[in-house]
Parts: sequence; C-alpha cells; structure tokens
Amino acid sequence: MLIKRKRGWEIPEREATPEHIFEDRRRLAKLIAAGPILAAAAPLLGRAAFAADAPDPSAGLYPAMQNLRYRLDREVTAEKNATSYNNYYEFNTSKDVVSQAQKLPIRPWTVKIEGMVEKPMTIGIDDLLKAMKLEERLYRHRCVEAWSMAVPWTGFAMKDFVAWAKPASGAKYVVMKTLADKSSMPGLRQNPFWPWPYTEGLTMEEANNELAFLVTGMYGKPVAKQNGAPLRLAVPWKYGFKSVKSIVSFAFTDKRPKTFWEEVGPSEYGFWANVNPKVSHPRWSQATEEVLGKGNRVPTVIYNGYEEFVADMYKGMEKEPLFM
Ligand SMILES: Nc1nc2c(c(=O)[nH]1)N[C@H]1C(S)=C(S)[C@@H](COP(=O)(O)O)O[C@H]1N2
Ligand SMILES: [Mo]
Repeated sequence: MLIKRKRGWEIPEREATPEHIFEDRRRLAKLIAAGPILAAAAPLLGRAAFAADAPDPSAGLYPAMQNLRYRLDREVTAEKNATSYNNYYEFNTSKDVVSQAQKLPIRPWTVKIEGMVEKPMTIGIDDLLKAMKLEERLYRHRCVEAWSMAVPWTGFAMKDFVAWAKPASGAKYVVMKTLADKSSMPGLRQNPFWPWPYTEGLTMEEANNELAFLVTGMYGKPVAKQNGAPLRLAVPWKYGFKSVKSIVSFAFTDKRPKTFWEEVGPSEYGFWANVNPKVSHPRWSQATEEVLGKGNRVPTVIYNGYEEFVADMYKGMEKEPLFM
C-alpha cells in the first residue's frame, strides 16, 4: 500500500519552492553578488552555468510516494553526507568525486537490453522512466569498507523491469554495466588496466527479489551524478559494490559473469557479497560499521538487516567461496 506522508528529511525551502526555481534563484543571487565587474560577462556565464547543471527533464517526477513496507531502524543519513562521501572509481579513488562527477553526461542516456531476451532493444532513460512506476523506499546501504548509511531512494522494482524486458526462460543471470567514457571519467585513465566497464551481476532469483531496486532518484529528486545518475542499482542486503552506478546495459545470460571487483581482486571480492558480520574481508572486519555523519560504530547484522526478505535464496550455500 502506498501512502503519501510528510518526511522528516525534507527541508522547508524544498516544500515551499520547486527545486529548479530555488536553484535559479540561487544562481541569480550569485550573479548579482558578483556585481558590476561580471555584468558584461553575465550573459555568457549564465549560459555556461545553465549547460553545466541544466534542469533534469525528469525532475517533475519527484518526489514519488513512499512505499511504507520498507522501514528503517535508524535515522535517514543527512543528504549532504550521502551526496558528498562517495565511491565512484570511474572519477577517482578518493571519496571526493562530486566536482568531477558533474561532467557525467546524463542526457541523452540510453539503456541497452540484450542477450537472452525476447526482443533486444535500446531505450532512452526518459522513455524507461515513463514505462516504470516510481516509488520511494528507505534503504540501508553497507559498504564493504565498513561504513553505512540510510537513504531515501526513488526508483522502480527490478522485478517489474525484468518482467517488462521479457528475458528468455533459460536466462539465469542479469549482467549490468556502467558507462565507460574516457573523456568524462578521469578514473579510467588513472587505472587503465582495470577491467572497465564496471560490471556487476545478479542471479535471476536475486533480480526478482522484491528488494532489488533500480534507482533513479534520491531525497525526493533525481539521483545525483556522484551517486550514479541516471540509473543505478540498490541491493541493500549486499555490500555496496554490487550496487552498480550509471547503468547503460542489462544483459541476460545463462553464464555467471565475472564482475569488475572479482576480476580486480578475486581473493577480496566475491560474486555473492551478502553482508555477513561473521566473515571478515581480508582488510576489514565486517563485525561493525561506522554510520555516515554520526561517527559512532554499530554492530553489522546478517544480510544488513534484510534476512526475512532474502535468506531463503541462500539456503545450503553457506560454504560457497567468498560468500561474504
Ligand atoms: N560504476 C560504479 N559503481 C559503483 C562504484 C564504483 O566505483 N563505480 N562503487 C560501489 C561502491 S564500493 C559503493 S559503496 C557504492 C557507493 O554508492 P554511493 O556513492 O551512492 O554511496 O557504489 C557502488 N557502485
Ligand atoms: Mo563500497
């Protein structure tokens, strides 16, 4: 059941003023503050600024109604933390990717659906958004580096996307890839021997699990570039590296893919990557986690707290190599 209710994390300005108007006002204020020296350059500057953060054509779709089935046992992470402490290695390997990520070209953006499907196709992101039903979900996120957050994602159920894509009955996995664009992504040049594009995969059973979510928004707005605009995965019972960003293709296959991190460090990263406090990563104990923006550590729980939704899928598999 979907119920619209007021959310604590919405800041008052956003309630009163549509986002783009608010942004335009801020930009105008900045130009005015710059004063007469910039007056001559203003038309030019104005245009450049507009191109760099042009209004997102999907902005009107947000906020979407919250699905109250998915509840948190903790506070939502402050937006400024979730959008400024990021892993996005296509830009750089620090947590500070915000400024570089703004160069990510998110329109036009097309998504390929290929492999074992009834009809392979390429679809524009805005057409895909029209075909899917958006909702908001509050999800936990646990990085294998032992930090965590809780985010109001907006997007659509991956199982609805799978049904819509119509994979062949023999498909066993879905493989997702991130854009790999050398001109806008400096990380590709810094680590040229890594197996770009970033690749992740799920079994069909995992992709059809009700929790698997394809994200297009966060905090009641289109998802930020540094968080994986315009389309990223959220699989909250798995370590964060499974949640592939800026997806350009979904391929259905009967062969288990080699994922990006399995290829970079097979002794450190597995295909399953289910959150498990009892299995340490070679470099990080997984017993506890630091909550972003809070500075305290809390115990990590099996499947990141989503045991009731996902444990059945892994019955009898506890001995799998790198079942983290
Ligand atoms: N394409 C791509 N996807 C990625 C990553 C990346 O470097 N590149 N990092 C992963 C890791 S390790 C984590 S923890 C999450 C971080 O998502 P966030 O920046 O939105 O918190 O994205 C995941 N998806
Ligand atoms: Mo991560």
